[in-house]
Amino acid sequence: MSSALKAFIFDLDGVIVDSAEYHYQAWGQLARKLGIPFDRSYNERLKGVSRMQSLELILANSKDCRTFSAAEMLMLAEQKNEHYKRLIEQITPADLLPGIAGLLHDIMEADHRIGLASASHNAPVIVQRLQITDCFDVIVDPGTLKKGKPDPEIFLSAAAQLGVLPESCIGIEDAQAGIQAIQSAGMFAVGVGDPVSMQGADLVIQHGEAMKYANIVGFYHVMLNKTT
Ligand code: B16
Ligand code: MG
Repeated sequence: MSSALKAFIFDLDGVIVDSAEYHYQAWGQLARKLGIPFDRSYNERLKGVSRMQSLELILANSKDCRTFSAAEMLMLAEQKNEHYKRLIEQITPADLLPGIAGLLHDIMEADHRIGLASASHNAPVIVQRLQITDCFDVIVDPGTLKKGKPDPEIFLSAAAQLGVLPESCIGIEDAQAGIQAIQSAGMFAVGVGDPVSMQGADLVIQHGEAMKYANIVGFYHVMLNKTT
């Protein structure tokens, strides 16, 4: 890392809003219908992972050897997504996770750019419901990407669209796959949540008091000084 800080790139689910809970509920209903075991611990594996990959992981947990055609898989994913879309209709600005509104405000005050690197095709609707669309200079369209997290493509695409070097970015994630993606992109990786699931993060924080611009940038500069 050798560049001055230029941008923050955020994951959405689990960082900005707890839509991960709605993914869990929607996948849970589908898994119950199919008679497949599914609990919160198994759900951890789906965080940051694309819709179709998530479905594959759920079906892999099935106790019988039933197989599904590509068309059936698409239909199941669609059913889950329709349920998920109904659930996210209840999201309001009050659902911004603690510390996020202040952090976005302070990043804009500091004149840094802001990108969104979410694997979710529903991200634009969610940020609109949260009334924070204007905070983002770039929202990466996951439909344009070849690979999902932990591949760095989504974070590299965000940096390229923002016109900044990866090493001048701070990425914030709540999933192990996302931390790996940020690290592989050569960015400073902030993990939010349980340190056990944040292997390799440069900094692990929780929502609330620690989710402050001065705190995060302070650690970024410590790291910058160590490596220059
Ligand atoms: P969708 P993130 C990810 O969002 C979720 O963590 C993951 O659980 C979900 O499967 C994926 O988006 C795709 O979402 O079905 O809405 O397109 O964490 O990258 O913001
Ligand atoms: Mg996430």
